[in-house]
Amino acid sequence: MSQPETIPVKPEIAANALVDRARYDDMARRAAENPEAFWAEESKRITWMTPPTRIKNVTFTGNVSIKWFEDGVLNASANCLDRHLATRGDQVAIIWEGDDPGEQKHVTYRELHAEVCRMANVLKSLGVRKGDRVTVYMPMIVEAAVAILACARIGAVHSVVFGGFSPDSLANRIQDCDSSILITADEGRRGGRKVPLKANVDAAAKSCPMLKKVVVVKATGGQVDMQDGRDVWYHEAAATMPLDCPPEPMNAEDPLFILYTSGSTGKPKGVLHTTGGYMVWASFTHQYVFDYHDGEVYWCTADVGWVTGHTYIVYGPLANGATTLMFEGIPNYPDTSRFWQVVDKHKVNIFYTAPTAIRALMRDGEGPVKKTSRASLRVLGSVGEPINPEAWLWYYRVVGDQRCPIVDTWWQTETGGILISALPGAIDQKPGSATLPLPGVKPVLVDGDGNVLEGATEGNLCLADSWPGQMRTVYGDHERFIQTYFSTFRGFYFSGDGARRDEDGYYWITGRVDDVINVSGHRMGTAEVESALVAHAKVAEAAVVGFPHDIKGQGIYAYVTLVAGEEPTEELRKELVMWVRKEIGPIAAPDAIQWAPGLPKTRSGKIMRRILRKIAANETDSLGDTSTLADPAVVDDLVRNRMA
Ligand code: 6R9
Repeated sequence: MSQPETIPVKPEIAANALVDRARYDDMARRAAENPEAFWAEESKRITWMTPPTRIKNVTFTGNVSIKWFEDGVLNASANCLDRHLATRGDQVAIIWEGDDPGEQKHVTYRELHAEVCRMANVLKSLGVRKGDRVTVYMPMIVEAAVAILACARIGAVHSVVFGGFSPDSLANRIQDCDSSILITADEGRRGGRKVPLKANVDAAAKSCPMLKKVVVVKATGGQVDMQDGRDVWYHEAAATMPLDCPPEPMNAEDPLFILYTSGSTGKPKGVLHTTGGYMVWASFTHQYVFDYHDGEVYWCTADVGWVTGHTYIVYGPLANGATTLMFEGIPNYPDTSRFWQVVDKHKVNIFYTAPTAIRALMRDGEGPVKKTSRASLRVLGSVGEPINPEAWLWYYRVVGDQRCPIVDTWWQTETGGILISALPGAIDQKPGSATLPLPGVKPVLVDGDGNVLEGATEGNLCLADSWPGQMRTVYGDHERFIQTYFSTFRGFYFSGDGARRDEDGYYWITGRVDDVINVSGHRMGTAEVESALVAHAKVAEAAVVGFPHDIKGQGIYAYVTLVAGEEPTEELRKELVMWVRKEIGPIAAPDAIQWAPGLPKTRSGKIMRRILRKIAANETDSLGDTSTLADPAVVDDLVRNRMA
């Protein structure tokens, strides 16, 4: 298949788009010349109780301080709900599509407002106050969005933990932010199976003495144990609650949420976002990147447990008065036509998913796609990992019938929202490239010594200046924030990604340059998997690297050294995979475990991951310099016994 270099914006799309090339150029120029004026103007897309007069106050050096709109006062839930009631109270805010294709719900803005108020009042009645941390461990049901917005309404800081995480991972996150209240459901549903959320909470609670109250939403009606004094059924507590709850006035820099993400060390970081800048960024990017027009149906297939779900299922679309679709299920249940059936059923106009889903569906060929109409689709989006040109073109030709522009959106939990992406009516697309920065975003590529590289080049992807949606700190550990993001390259925010810039200024993200791997669009720290492995009684040492995987993008490859006297059996291999699943969650399960009698180490004892990555990728004829190894013979053994 020959690959077109560039797919130009179609004139009919540019003509109807919110932003065409001339407008993009103008916005980018104004944002660069006078950021204060540009963002003061854009801040008006949000309804403020007190509009901000101080726009930007940022320093990327020293103690690093990031403030936007710092004297403004607002409430995020009021921006997603109350301000729409007069104009679109009866418009559908959330379309919920169940795991079971027979189940769906339509919730209007008025209904969502009432439910959020009820949940907010339940939280208040349980003693939750402004600034308290509330952990949310929910399946993809409407109440997940309600819980998020209810926290925002009363000024509580939500910390959503992905429902696929284990009790241990959940417990670590509850402990880190000292959360005394948690909202969950009896069970979740995914692909016809049940996920025992409440039972996981019970297990996590054993090591969380700070956890005083657990609010349980009845989702499946499955059997759960309720602990007297601690556990509360949501429907019982809500029954007597008023349907009105005034939104708490929040300073722009008051925390809105914490979301834990993997870094290159073992312990996940609590990424902290504040209220004003995040809301402006969520609204701005959702509107322009997806070219969202009033009345359209928009579907982001992420889980609310990830940042994509926060910004592009809940806050962005609801701030913009959109109809947002929430899907409880998975792409291949009941069959691999499901996504497209849902698109037809709810007449979805904008569809946003991850490359891993596209690659998995590609395996089944065009049939399951082509038997659906997809005529409602107008814009397609991609997020989470680099999309390979082959998958891009399949998405474009087969799913979008060469009619729909694709926006490949590069961003991170830390960035709050999209930073680099095409705009449907403005930017010519190149399959596999995230294309150009949004107005106000200043990417730079730097070499290993921090020198800024100009022109067509490749380097470490940094941001030279702040944008309103940027994270403000690591919860409870500002030093770690500075260390992780601002110490590698002075004066810049370092993303941890590498990128290439071509002669047209287009960015091509090449992937992580640190010890973070990207499995099916989910970030996993190799150190986290390693510490889970060594926690097993039979494991002496473990080293984990990523390797190229057809569907997942990257797979997890673990080298394991057993305790002396332990037999490396097939059974033990399976046991270790199950062990990691249980310790962290299914997304962390190794795809391959290789027994390693020894690991390649330098004389100072540092594991040489470069070599382990090469062996895992089966690039054993380019291992590079092994002369600094303490014992070069271990490499020969690892190469000989490489997993097929
Ligand atoms: C939104 C999200 C962030 C990491 C990021 C990068 C990778 C995300 C990408 C992409 C290439 C894209 N990533 N989008 N790489 N092209 N369009 O995924 O947040 O879970 O924090 O992951 O994902 O490596 O650094 P998060």
